[in-house]
Amino acid sequence: MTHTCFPSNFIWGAATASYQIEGAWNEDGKGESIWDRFSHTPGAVANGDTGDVACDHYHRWCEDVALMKTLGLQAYRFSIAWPRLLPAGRGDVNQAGLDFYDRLVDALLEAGITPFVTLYHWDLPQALQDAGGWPARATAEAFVEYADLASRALGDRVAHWITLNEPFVSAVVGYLDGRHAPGHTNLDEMLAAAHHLLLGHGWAVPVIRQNRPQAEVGIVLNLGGQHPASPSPADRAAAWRQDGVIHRWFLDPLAGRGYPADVVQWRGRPMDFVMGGDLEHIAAPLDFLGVNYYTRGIVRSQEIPENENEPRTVFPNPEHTEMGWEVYPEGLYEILGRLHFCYPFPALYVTENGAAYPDQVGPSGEVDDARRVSYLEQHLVQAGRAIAVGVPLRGYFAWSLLDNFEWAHGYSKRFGLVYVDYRTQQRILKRSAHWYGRVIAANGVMD
Ligand code: GCO
Repeated sequence: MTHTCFPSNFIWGAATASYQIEGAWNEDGKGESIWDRFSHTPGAVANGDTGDVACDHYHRWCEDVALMKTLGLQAYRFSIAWPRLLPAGRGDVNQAGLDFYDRLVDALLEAGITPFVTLYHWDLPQALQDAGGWPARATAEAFVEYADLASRALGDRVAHWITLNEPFVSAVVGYLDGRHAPGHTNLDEMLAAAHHLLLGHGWAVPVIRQNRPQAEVGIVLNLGGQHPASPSPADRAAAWRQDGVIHRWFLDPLAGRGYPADVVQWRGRPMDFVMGGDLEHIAAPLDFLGVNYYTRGIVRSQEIPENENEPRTVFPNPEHTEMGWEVYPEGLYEILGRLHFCYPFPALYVTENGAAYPDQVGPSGEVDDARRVSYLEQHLVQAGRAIAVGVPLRGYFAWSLLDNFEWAHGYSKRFGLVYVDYRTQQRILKRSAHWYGRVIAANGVMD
């Protein structure tokens, strides 16, 4: 057994997102979001689940902060529901919404827990969607107003700000695949949405810094290596394209390199939504990049027939999570190394990492999620390896603090360190929560 130790200032946290936990979807003046609308659309979400109640965190935040304290969390990453602050997306401010986050931040600080605030984790005000959504440039302008409001209200106490969570998913899954709100399937909308998300981000960065000098400002991307299934030129080209679509389309403009020419050419669509100066704004210097890592992709070319391709040499590890995602911990080391050596971001955080398993409450009321413990442990060992080769990894956030609303899967997938009985709203610390508490206390893992 060896001990993977983390730097003494390493930050241990857990993450959630507003729509996934808060509930209270129409209380205290909150406006409708695209996820309210989408989840209320028959057939959109598994079992007809909605976030109407979710973990009822809006009413149980105090208990939830106490849970975090029990775990010894040093930081908590949560998101603000934009339509709670601005019910129509822009204009009139809902003071009750601001008060909720105000109390939450105060309670966290009181408990010695550093808040990491995500401004946008996918719950766009429906009014802005009705006016065109992210494919409309005006939505990026509205985002900056919202970022200004939130950072003015909380900036005296919140020093860590994340503009967007996974703009790839907002754009591609929301506007091209249609599996997420608003459920559209249009390539040109998707491309414009991705650009306006990045633009809103780039415009918001200096505004947040102005409201909170010395703030640490970053963005969170979903990242995970795309490996060719064989060394054939076709598979390598296909994997590089996937990498371009998922990673470089976002990383490159953020790093000041513009959109990747190979993907622009492959898409073959007009990019007339890019205005002069946009790319400079998108490249606003960041204090950190947040990495959400769950798995990798193994890419097989679809462009040549299987029997003309070279035999596969890369096979998935047999272990999968309940999402069907391969457990591939080395991928965390790979992506962190790549980001450090190939991109200029001064610091990195793992802003999400975790796994869904079919947890059950045992006869004596315990939840023995040994597989989640193993998943998390293996990934932490890889995070430790990355630090050992010089990656400036500053912290790690487990996804998620609580079982919650897993988007189109509804409540069928449990990612939490803490089990939630959705009937009674009882919270039960899983074995992984107790284990994580010990990791935090020891500032490392035994492997
Ligand atoms: C994401 C989101 C989270 C998910 C989690 C598990 O990465 O998709 O940030 O909201 O719940 O990743 O899929």
